[in-house]
Amino acid sequence: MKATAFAAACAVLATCTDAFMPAALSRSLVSTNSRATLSMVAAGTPPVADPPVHSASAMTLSRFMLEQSMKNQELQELEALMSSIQIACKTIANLVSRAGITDLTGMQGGGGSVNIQGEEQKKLDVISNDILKECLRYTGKLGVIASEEEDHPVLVEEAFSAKYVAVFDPLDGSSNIDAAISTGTIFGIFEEKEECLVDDDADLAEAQLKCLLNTLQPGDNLVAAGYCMYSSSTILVFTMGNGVNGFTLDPTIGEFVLTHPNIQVPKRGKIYSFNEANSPDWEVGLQNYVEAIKTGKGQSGARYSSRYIGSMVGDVHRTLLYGGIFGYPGDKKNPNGKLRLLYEAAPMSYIVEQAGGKSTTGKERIMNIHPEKVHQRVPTFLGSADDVSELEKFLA
Ligand code: FDP
Repeated sequence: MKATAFAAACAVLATCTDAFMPAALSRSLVSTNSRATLSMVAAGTPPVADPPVHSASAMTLSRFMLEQSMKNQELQELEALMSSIQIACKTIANLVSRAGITDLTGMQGGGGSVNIQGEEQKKLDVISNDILKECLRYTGKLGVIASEEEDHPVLVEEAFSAKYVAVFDPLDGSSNIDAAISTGTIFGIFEEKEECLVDDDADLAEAQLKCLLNTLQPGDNLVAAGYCMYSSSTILVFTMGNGVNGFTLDPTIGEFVLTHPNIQVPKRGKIYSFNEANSPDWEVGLQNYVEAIKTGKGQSGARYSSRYIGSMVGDVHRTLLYGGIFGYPGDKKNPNGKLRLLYEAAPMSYIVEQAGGKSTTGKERIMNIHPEKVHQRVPTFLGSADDVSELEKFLA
């Protein structure tokens, strides 16, 4: 069958099944039939039936969290937080996927709305921030929330003395949103420091101040971190300090299911991911490093490929799975680069290290850095251990 005729046949089949069956069921039938037909066309033999997909037996995120917290009581309280985060991710994923239809692309208020860092806010930046705040607020587990879109950390009034602090970038890579390119939510969870637990009769102003300072902890204090990527599928990847697992949202059952257990970043890759347009302003060591790996003169002898989405979550996700190096270096104009330590670089570094990779500013391990400001930026390089170690030698 010619490709066009085949496509037309598939379209008819899709229309018929859509007309008579629930959407989810027809989708799975169409894809199964199409794959079977494809294999028949390719081999000239009768199609081999695909194994049935039993979503009911899949390891859902909720089941995973339940099993983890049964094994380790300390994770019990994180279960409620992860449950809220997965609801926020599903809600944001839904909005992102329909943004072009529901008029959610474009700038907040038609333009001119900027966050404290001087960046123009998109409509979905603001909405995603509200969704996360609302979802996290009612867990009763959080005392303080810090977000890219908030000028200062926010106290969660419903749970003033709760156990955790959440930091997040509600919609990272949002400059890509109007072109329907990958975006993501990044989050990190710290435990509140002892001195932030406030008595009922405590002086609130002072207590608040202490609580707010709780967001300022080094990455090494993170108890959980993850990201949710809104792309051709919605993927939630996270760590609680015992490895990294990835879950894909199955839209037919509305659940995240475990698709990437125990992610390990390859020891070495063949991809570099930087905004190379900034290279004239980079330090010479970095220029030499990139020149070496792209011409096959680096340690591995391989000629590297360049991939750069310009959306940290997408670029880090690819680096985790395929290996290589991702970075946003400092340069002459912006000595600390662009990425924020607290809710971008540190959570991603935690994930990468948990997956066996490395993360550095080029001079020191990102996880060691004690933040001095909520929106502090930091030069960031992360990925395959051998690639990051090679870069460090060029920057030494
Ligand atoms: P965005 O501004 O679209 O939110 O830190 C934010 C970020 O995207 C990262 O996701 C991305 O890696 C980086 O900025 C891209 O910056 P450049 O456009 O300067 O390459």
